[in-house]
Order: sequence, then structure tokens, then C-alpha cells
Amino acid sequence: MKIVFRWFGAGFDKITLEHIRQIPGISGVVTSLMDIPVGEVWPLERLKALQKQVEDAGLALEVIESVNIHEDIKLGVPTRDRYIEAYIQTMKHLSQIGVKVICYNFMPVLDWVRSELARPLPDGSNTMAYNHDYVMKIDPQMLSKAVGEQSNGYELPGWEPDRLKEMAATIAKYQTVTEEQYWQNIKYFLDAVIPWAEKYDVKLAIHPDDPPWPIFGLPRVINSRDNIRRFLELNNSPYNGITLCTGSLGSDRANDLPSLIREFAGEGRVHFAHVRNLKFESDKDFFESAHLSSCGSFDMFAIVKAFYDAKFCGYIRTDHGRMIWGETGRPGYGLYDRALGITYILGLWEAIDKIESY
Ligand SMILES: [Mn+2]
Repeated sequence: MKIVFRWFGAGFDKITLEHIRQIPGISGVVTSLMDIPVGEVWPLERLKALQKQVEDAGLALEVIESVNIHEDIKLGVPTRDRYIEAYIQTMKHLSQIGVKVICYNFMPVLDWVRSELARPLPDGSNTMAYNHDYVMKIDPQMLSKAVGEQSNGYELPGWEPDRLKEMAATIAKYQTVTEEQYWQNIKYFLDAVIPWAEKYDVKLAIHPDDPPWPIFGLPRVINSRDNIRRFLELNNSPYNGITLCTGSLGSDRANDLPSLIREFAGEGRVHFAHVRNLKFESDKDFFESAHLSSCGSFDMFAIVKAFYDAKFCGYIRTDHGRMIWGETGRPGYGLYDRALGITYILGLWEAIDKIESY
């Protein structure tokens, strides 16, 4: 298991590589080229410069999050082949700088959804929260406006202004795509890219839908044990795997996180993990709590133990964190709380490891 930290890149993140390097136990960063429009090839020269920057800071660059999937691939329209070609070329370039895992998602139009980006908590920190009624009643354009207003001036991945401008039109295009067709569009993509992933030795790790239920009538399919199984069977290569995000999958109470980890990590199909806690306020309402089990609704010991027992040797990052100690910045992606989360996960891991070997 290697611990990594999401860093958005110089100019896109106020957290520096030098600060990340000081988190105990860290091995590298998870990053991306934020300014490359979705569907375009990531230039090798840019990637080499990024690799040098990260490695000069004493960190490794082995995981990319995300290389986003162009909407035409998700919609399954004929122009998808051009974007798949570009994706393969980007995978090739990433392999040339030593990247081992690419995280991506197949959520239509929208990425993750929250109703609040800075909910004040009683301890004086603030965090992201999800209120189901609010999201179900709000118009997509209004939601994107609300997200924009709460984002502290950062362009949030998945909520880029260009993407949002055309949101209504893109949502309309999905009216004719059934869930079955959507699965076929995923398979078409996998069958095209996975042979190249094998050749380049880069594993693909799909991120589950967040939250794991339909929003604005759009299909969301990577959300449960059975659907993850179906996804993995679409293409049975070990290079076709998942990012096991405890927060995304765990927001559906029907998902038993330790059992999902044991099953899929045990088979070697989990290449990357996002580990965080959340606190339910009702069946579908929650806020993102501190990582400790006692602060949220998940048993973090059971989660880490399941990874340990599965002999998980992929990459783990803490996912979102609260804003604490007066920090401001990109919602969910402050330095301090995510660093505390890493220390906690490593503490659980060390304790489990030592108890196992006594
Ligand atoms: Mn996640």
C-alpha cells in the first residue's frame, strides 16, 4: 500500500509540494493537467515537466486523477472514436513518465454533487454536505450556480464553467440513452482502451458515482456491489479495475464497505482507494466528517482491516477533508485535515500489521 495525496498542480492549488512532502508516510501525489480540455491529448513535454517538478520535490507521480472521458464517448455517438484515440495517446504518454494508475469516472454530464461546500460544524471547522431533497428539487443550472458561488474562486474538477454552460443541452442529449445503452457505451470504451492499458502497463480505475444514485434523471451505474461486478465483467482484464471510494459508495447504506473491499481488492481489481468518513443525518443526507470512526458513520478500522486482509498493494489517498485551523481554499481539499486523515489511516495500518505479526 502506498499513501498519496491529491495535488491539483501549480496555479491550481495553493498547497505546495514542499508541504505535501512533510506529511509523514507520504509517497507521492495524484495529479492531473487541469488546463487540458477534455478529449485532447496530454502533451508528453508537459507531462515530463510535471514529473520533474514532482520528483524534484521528493515525491513520486504514479497516479493520475482524472483523465476525463469526453461526453461523446459516454453518449456513444460516432465521434467517440476520435476521443478514444486521444485517450489511448494520453495513456501512452502517461506510461512514458512512469504513471501506473489512471482514475476516471463515467458519470454523465455531472461529476460529484453536494448541496453545501462549507457547512459549519460545531467545532468551528466546515465541510461539504449533501441534502437529498435540495438536490432533487433544484434545477441543474441553479445547482451549478450555487456550487460556483461556494467554491472560493476555484474551478472545481467536474464543475468547470465551460462544462456547465452547456449542461442543459448535454442533459437533453441523454434523454434517448437508456441505461442498457449506457452499459454498452462503457463496454465499447473498455474494449477499445484496455488492450492498450495492458501494452503500456497502466491500470485503469473507474471512480464510483457520487452520490451513488441517479441525479436529474441521468444514468448512474457504478454504485453497488452487483453493478461493480457487472462493470468488471464487461472486460475481465486485470487492467480494468476500480477506484474504491468509501465516501461515494458508502453514502448508499446498502453498500457494505468492508465486504466490497474484501471482494474486489481480494481479486486484485482495486487499483486505487479514496478513504474517508461521512456522517449520516438521515438515510440520504450526510456531511463529510473527520476521518475518525467516532466522528462519522463508518467503521474505519474495519475498512482499513479489509484492505490489509486483501493484501492491498495499490494506492490510497484520503479523499475530502474538512477545512480546519482557519484554512481556506479548494472545498474538500485543504492540507490539514487530509494530512490528519493520512496519519490516522497509517496508524490503523501499523496497529493491524503489528497485532497480526505478534
Ligand atoms: Mn472519491
